[in-house]
Amino acid sequence: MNVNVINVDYNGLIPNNVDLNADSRVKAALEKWHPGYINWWNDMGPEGFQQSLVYLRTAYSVDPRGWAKFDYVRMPDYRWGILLAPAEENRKIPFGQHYGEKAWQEVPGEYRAMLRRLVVIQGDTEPASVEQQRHLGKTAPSLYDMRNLFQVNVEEGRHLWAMVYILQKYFGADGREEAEELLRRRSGSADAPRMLGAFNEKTPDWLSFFMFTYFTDRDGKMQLHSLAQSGFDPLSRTCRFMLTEEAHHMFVGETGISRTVQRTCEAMKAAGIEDPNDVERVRALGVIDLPTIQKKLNLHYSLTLDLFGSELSTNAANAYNAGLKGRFHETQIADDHRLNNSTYPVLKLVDGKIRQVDEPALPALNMRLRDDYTEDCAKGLLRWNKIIATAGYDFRLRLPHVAFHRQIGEFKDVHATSAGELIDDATWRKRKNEWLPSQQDGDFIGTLMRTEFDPGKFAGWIAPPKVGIDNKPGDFEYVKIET
Ligand code: BYC
Ligand code: FE
Ligand code: FE
Repeated sequence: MNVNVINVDYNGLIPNNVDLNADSRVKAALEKWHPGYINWWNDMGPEGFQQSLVYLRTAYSVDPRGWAKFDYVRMPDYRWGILLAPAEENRKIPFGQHYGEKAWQEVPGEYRAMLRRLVVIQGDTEPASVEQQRHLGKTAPSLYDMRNLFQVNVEEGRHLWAMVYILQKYFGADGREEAEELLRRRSGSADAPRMLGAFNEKTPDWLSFFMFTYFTDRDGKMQLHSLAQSGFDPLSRTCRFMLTEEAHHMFVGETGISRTVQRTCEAMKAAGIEDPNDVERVRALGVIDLPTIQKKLNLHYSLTLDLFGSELSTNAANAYNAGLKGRFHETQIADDHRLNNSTYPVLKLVDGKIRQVDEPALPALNMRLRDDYTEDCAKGLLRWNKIIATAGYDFRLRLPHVAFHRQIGEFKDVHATSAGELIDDATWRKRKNEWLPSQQDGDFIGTLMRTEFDPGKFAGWIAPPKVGIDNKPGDFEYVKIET
């Protein structure tokens, strides 16, 4: 009988619902890894606010109906733990050549290397994002936003723990080595960079942070959904719980962009500006003009598309066949869940033109997940555009074409406009600042990035949120600053 462990044991050094006390080898390995993690957090975690009391949520249970409690915590004292969603009894492998067989509780020997790679890549992104965001506390537009940043950061730290647990428990000596490497690589480092492109980019300002949490954390959502389908049950369970936390990260992004757009529209209206493309006049109001918001969106969306890998990928086909990584909502799809005889339409570059071509479905799985991702992105755009339309402006934010500004896959060797028209190198160099943030755009946003430490006050470029975190009132002191 499987015991569904719902509540988390907070008595030991490492909170968990995996009965770590009964597993002295893994417990010892994690306790040995712990000081290195704390050192990493102190070196690479949020800069300057480690002694402040932050109103954070901590998981006390894995029951989706109520799992978090809120309290003031100093970040280094946050209880990073190992939390697996409850086991599903008699779970079967939902796809691939082992479709319908009993889900694995141990690593299948033949797939060990492939599985380890997936877990390591997933694990690598989590601390990377913390590193990318570490300087942002200093320019937080409010204590509310600062708290949200730190909440995201501590949870990405926990996601690293989630993957390190899998490595330490199931991958022996190699797992321990990988766990050390995860603390050694650094975002943007020349000799030990993080593994995936977007995680070595900068997050220079708060608009980038909101774009990152909207677009890049959403890649996290898609990938975690795919891994939550895994035939390797411990990975499935850990990803399922990570997804509960992930929702807040994307909420931070979506509402952050909404509030930025709203403030810009309000300021334009108050000043009687009719043309949102009148960048100079809008910027003089101390708000971020809509065309610059579009450019930031173009940048973060295109960087994130690269995280899906190539449109056609044998890695993706192999991982699916093996039963390790499934599709978004795999169990809700009505087909054979093996895909040996089906096709999927893939956008490709054929004779210098962008064409849709039917390809075998298995190697096209990255493309499919990327399409699901694009569809998932659209919701935010509807909301943001509604704010603009309600304010009476004739301006629409759009997702750029998938051929725009790519470093991975079919379109990596060509240049395209944000509308997907192919252009030559010279045209790209001349026009790219129409679609991507320029140095000046960045500098301008930089001038707005000033901290607002008074409870209930907000920097001038962003509107206050509609509701507080944990239903707190508008002037709630989300962070008690202590530097
Ligand atoms: N940058 O067959 P290919 C998150 C490499 S985000 C650098 O085209 P594949 C989070 C690839 O590794 C979710 N290299 O692609 C968000 C391979 O190299 P090797 C993270 C790249 O393997 C915000 C070669 O190119 N989780 O959680 O099918 C905050 C050919 O690869 C890139 C995962 O990604 C790139 N962008 O797909 C915090 C899930 N793309 O092995 C957290 C696990 C490809 O030949 N990862 N390459 O040397 C995967 O499922 C797959 O590895 C990928 C790539 C989807 C990433
Ligand atoms: Fe994460
Ligand atoms: Fe996240």
